[in-house]
Amino acid sequence: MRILAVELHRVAMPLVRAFETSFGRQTARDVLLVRVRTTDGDGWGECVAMADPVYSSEYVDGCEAVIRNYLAPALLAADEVTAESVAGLLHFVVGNRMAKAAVETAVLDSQTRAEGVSFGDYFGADRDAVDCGVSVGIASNLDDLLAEVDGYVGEGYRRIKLKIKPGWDIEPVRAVRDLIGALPLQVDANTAYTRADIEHLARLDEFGLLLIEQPFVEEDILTHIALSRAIETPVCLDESIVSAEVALDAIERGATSIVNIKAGRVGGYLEAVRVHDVCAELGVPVWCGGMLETGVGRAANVALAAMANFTLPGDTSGSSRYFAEDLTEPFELDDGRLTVPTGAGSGVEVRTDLLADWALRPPITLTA
Ligand code: NPQ
Ligand code: MG
Repeated sequence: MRILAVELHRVAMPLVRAFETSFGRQTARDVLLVRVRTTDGDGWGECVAMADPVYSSEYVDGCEAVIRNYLAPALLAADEVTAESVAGLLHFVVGNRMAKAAVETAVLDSQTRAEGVSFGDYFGADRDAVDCGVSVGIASNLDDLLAEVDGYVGEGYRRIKLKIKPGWDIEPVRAVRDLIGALPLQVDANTAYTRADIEHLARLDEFGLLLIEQPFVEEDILTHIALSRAIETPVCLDESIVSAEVALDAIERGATSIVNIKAGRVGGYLEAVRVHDVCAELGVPVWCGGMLETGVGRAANVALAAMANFTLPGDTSGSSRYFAEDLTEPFELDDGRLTVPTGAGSGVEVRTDLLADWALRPPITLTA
């Protein structure tokens, strides 16, 4: 195909409840969506970067600038583009994986729609529905936390993940474990701890957690190795895993025994499939992370999470966990699972009326 135009859409989506993590409190999702118009038809991709550079160094205004000034011009100048050739065409730009992922996903959506192939089939999904977990933010007190968790249990979620930070860890985990009994439970620190906290974190062993996610800063593989040796609970990297090579390195060094896969963080769904494959070969289970995606990104995540080695429930929650109304047809839990879309491409349609209503500014159209 040839890329005829790249459109950049910005939408502000209010969250149904504030989401607090160790890096801050979010009340709205400021989303960048990319539409490619090609000789084979249109495709959509969602950029997972946040409004501020607090989870990753990438953030939404930066992604927009990188796409506008570098990524889109490179694709618009190419005679022939396929989803499989995007990474090579964009290789001259260092890093900026979330920006690259959004563009590559839009091309993949266009290509697979034209071929009549679903994302699930393209990725090699081996099931038609995926087990869902939910990520629960830091609350202002234990009563509020338990009420929120109780609501999600009632909705059928198959795994609870608690956000933790120093001062909000042992007691919330104990209270939630007492509430939910044997339901799978895990925690995510988003890099909030240091080497001095290893003994403290080992106290989490008594709660039978599935895993502890990213306690230390993303560059610090060594301290994750030290923690893995000091606790029974499996250590799982999120922020640190930016490619299949890094995943292989972290696994072989004993820093992580389970891997969180987020396509945006690793530069796209093609690389996410490679991370899955590397982990599968080494016998390391994976699960699908989440970045408060709209239906556009959620559809692709659910298809990815249907691959064989995604053996733990993902942060693939229903649309209503985050949004009163989604940008696509909503994803709704059925017995704690989401159904993998079967239509061509991502299998969902963007509600362009809502996109226009909620737009932060008119779309930007880039052409050759
Ligand atoms: C994680 N996600 O696993 C991330 C962190 C995260 C579902 O816990 C706006 C956009 C707010 C992206 C808050 C979950 C966010 C965000 C948290 C990502 O580490
Ligand atoms: Mg995480």
